[in-house]
Parts: sequence; structure tokens; C-alpha cells
Amino acid sequence: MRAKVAATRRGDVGTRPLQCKPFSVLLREAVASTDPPVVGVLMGSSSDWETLQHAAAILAEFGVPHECRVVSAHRMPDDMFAYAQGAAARGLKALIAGAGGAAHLPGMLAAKTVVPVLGVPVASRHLQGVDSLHSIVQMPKGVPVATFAIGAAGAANAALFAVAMLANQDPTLRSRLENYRAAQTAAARAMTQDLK
Ligand code: RP5
Repeated sequence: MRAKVAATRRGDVGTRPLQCKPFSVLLREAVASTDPPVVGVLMGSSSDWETLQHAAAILAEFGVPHECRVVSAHRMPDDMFAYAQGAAARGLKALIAGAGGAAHLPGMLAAKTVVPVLGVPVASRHLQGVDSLHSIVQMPKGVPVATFAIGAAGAANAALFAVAMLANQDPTLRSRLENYRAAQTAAARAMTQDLK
């Protein structure tokens, strides 16, 4: 049991090990995937990758085809609008969008597509991401952005949420998600033993 718990803490869940690769390799693989992406992982800057790579890692673990792009709301607004406007036609089922500071990216993407947008507040230097959180979560009525926790946990949970949405139509994915949850539960139950 302890070996299984240790494995789970290392990142092994379900029947397959989580990928533990350098950011650069993971990003290159995600971008280079030949399968049509069903999830877009978007960020306002490459400096957000440290956070958003946790979303990409989860999608890779579950075998969900995805693409990772820098699409800045304020530095490349035309590109951002073009991406959002083409998302549904390209077969994207969810957009995970992370940004920091006055984080417009998730809300502006949502303004230009009906594909669900999952917002990830990136921790900012001066306000530790509280500014990002408020910017993303406080969407006025009519254009929702599902908002997650600040930082890596939020990025991972946004990806798990995307997996859960896709699993509604995909029994294989649902089974993987159930295995993931079961492994997590087993790890938590075994934690008491480690206190002794
Ligand atoms: C936002 O500004 C990005 O999402 C990033 O979190 C923040 C800082 O960007 P850089 O100055 O690091 O490029 O647009």
C-alpha cells in the first residue's frame, strides 16, 4: 500500500503514470499533436506557462488532444478574437484560459464564442493573483466564465473539469476519471499511516 501511495504522490494515477516531462517537451508535444485538438489551453504570456502547464499535463495524462497557445488579450486582441471566433468550427469543446493582473483573456474569449471558457487566475507579482481572480470571476450576467482557483491547482482543476465535461459523451474518458478519483481517495486514506 505504501508503494502505491508513494506512486500516487509521484503522479502515478489510474492505470497509467502521469507524464513528468520538462515544460518545453510537454509544450512541444502538445503543440505537435496530430490529433485535432478538442481543448485549447490559452494564456496571456509565456510567463503564464509555469501555471498553465499543469492543465496541459492533466490533459496529456487523460489522452485529451489539446493545443497550447499564447493569445494575449491586450497585446494581440485581433488574434484573440480570431481564435475565439474559429473555436467552435475547429471542433474545440472547451477553452482553458489563464491570465494574470487585469485578466481580460477569459472574459473576452467568452464574449466571442459559445464554447465553454474555463478561467484560471495566474498569481500576479504585486497582488498574488487576487486581481486576476476578481477580473476573471466577476463576469457580468450573460457571458459566463467558469472560474477556478488561483495558480497551479486552478489550472489542474480546470483541465479535470474539461475532462469531466468531455466524459459525458465518452465512456473511456469517464472510466479514466473514475480511476483517477479512486487513486486519489486511496492516497488520502493512506495518509493517516504516514503520521505514525
Ligand atoms: C498578462 O500579464 C499575462 O497573462 C501575464 O500573467 C501578465 C504578465 O505578462 P508578462 O509581462 O510576463 O508577459 O497579460
